[in-house]
Amino acid sequence: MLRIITQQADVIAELQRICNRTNDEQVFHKEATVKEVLQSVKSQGDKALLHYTAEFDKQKFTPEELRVSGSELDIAYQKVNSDLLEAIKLACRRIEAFHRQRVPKDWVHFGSDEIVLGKRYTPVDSAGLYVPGGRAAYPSTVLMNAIPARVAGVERIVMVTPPGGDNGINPAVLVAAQEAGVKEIYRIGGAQAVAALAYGTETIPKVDLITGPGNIYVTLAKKQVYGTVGIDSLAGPSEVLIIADKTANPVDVATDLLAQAEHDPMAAAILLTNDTVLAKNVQVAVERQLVDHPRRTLTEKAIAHYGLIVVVESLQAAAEFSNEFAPEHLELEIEDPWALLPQIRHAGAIFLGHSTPEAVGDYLAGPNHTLPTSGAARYSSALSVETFLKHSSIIQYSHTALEKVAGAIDLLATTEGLPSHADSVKRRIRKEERQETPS
Ligand code: HSO
Ligand code: ZN
Repeated sequence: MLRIITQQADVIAELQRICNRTNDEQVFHKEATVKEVLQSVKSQGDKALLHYTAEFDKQKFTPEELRVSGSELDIAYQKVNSDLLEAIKLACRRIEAFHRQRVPKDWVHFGSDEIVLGKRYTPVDSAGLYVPGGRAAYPSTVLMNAIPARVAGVERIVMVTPPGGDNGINPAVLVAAQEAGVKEIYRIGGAQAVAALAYGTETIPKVDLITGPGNIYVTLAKKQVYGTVGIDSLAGPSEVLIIADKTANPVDVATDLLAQAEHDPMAAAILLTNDTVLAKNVQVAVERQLVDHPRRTLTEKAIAHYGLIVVVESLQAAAEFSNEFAPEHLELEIEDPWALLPQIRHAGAIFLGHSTPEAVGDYLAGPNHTLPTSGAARYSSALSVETFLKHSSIIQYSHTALEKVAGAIDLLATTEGLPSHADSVKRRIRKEERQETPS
């Protein structure tokens, strides 16, 4: 049963408990396992990769079989019906259109002071996209990772995903990859796949950046290879926080809470409302919808442990609690969502009004569905084209411009005890020294 709390004094502690739900001691032991897997793949390449694929995924392959072939892609297209293909294409178009909106542009400023400053954006050469298997093999996640990489101009986009029971990969995932422009796909998963992407093996050349969600082993592996390669973020279980007033439909709100809970037994689904009647009605609607929910067991677990309804004194108070939690997804199911928006400071994605369920954003609104979780919205943002770009600073000084700052640099360099720093400027502005021939 989805709990209702009305005691304001308890709210922060409850929100913190839910926010920190992945910090269990088991992580410590998993970290050690992950370290071992990473080391083995780093030192033994394909041999270790195939060993762990046999051990963890129960699949035996030769190195040549790791890469998904063109004929497998053709078969995947035959398995995906035309309506689903159209839906994937529609999502592709909308996601691409959104991500093309604000691609950062190079800029250079030629100042009247003979100083040129700017920034130049370049994509990473290669990116590896991790796509989970099993329960979480989502074609939408393929699109959300691969399209921004393509828009950024990444030359080599690789996808890895664990093989399923018949050695196969979900056909919709393969079709989504193809539609999004992924040319290189390997049937590997877990920490061993992250290791292969980070260090490279005989069969799989290394990449520069790894993105995409995964289970705890994948997340810990990404954390450990950071530095060897870049990573997007550390994805935790999904979460939604809904702020609703009396104008919200309790059945819709209940469905939206369950839409999050059905992802994962550790997903979080929180409702903050200033209306006691709505709180009760949502609680009842959740129970009813759970009765014949096809994913009842896991969804119920999430609701029981990390589901919560809080009756708040005002929408202002709801916004403050929401900022404390910094949710991945925030729905404003209220009469005037634009009026509350300025109070919202930390949220991965904000869905406004009664006709914008989170699922719209999960699939095809356009903005990315890879969002900061577990409070990370406090300091980070959605996956984007920028994730795949770096920028180089551009700096040019004329001789005159350098002369003007020479004294300041001399002082700073001397203070830092770095004489060659000081000399590198002074030599250039002293004409006579510039004539000197090197001895
Ligand atoms: N809500 C998930 C994304 C997703 N939903 C994929 C359905 N498919 C995390 O943002
Ligand atoms: Zn979702």
